[in-house]
Amino acid sequence: MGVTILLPTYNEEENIAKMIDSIRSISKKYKITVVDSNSTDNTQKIAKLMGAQVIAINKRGKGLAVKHALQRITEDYLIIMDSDLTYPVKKIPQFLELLKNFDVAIGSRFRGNIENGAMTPINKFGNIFLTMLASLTYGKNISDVCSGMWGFTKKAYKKISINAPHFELEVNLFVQCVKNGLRFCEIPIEYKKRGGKTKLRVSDGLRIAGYLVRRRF
Ligand SMILES: Nc1nc2c(ncn2[C@@H]2O[C@H](COP(=O)(O)OP(=O)(O)O)[C@@H](O)[C@H]2O)c(=O)[nH]1
Ligand SMILES: [Mg+2]
Repeated sequence: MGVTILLPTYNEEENIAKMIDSIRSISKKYKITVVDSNSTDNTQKIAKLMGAQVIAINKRGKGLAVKHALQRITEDYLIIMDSDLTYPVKKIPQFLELLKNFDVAIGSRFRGNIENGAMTPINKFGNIFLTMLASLTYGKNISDVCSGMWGFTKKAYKKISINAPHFELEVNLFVQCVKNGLRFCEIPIEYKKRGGKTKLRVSDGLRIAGYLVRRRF
């Protein structure tokens, strides 16, 4: 049973070493793939030194990066997670357990616990609004559509096509789950304060909403 943990990165030199170490402390069997969009810091260098597979993309965009990485991944299971130490690595085994019965497992911060200060009020509002919009427009209940931790079986990730270049990636994943009739479940997860700086801007929230509505109608 091969497992890849896919970590999208842009300027995460403060976090990437800890991220890789903590994944290895859960299991040495997971393959760790870092997909990096030309970071201007030492992210790629650190990831390579630590023995992770590094896929370098020469254009910005989390969606674009994950799209490219998906074409290279062949393992039976895939976990995509943010590389900024905000998502719980220790939940990976639970994701894999659920993927025996589901096509997709989504980590839900709103069903779990959000550390004080991990989400700004505007960020929280945006997350809740976009989640409601996604549930309403696609008629499928989801509690955290912008989650940065997703698990897929090979059958599922091979069906998913990504066309969102940036932070619309997660709603793109959700829309693809619905359109391909994939069975998904949610796992309550904790969400922690980030090290380093966020790359998300308020304008990204509008872009995400636009994506949801455009793809539906
Ligand atoms: N490959 C790649 N990863 C990115 C890019 N922008 C952000 N990321 C990564 O995507 C994850 C989420 O980004 P983050 O800034 O934490 O957004 P937030 O969690 O929504 O505040 C982090 O692991 C980032 O390093 C990008 O242009 N390319
Ligand atoms: Mg983050």
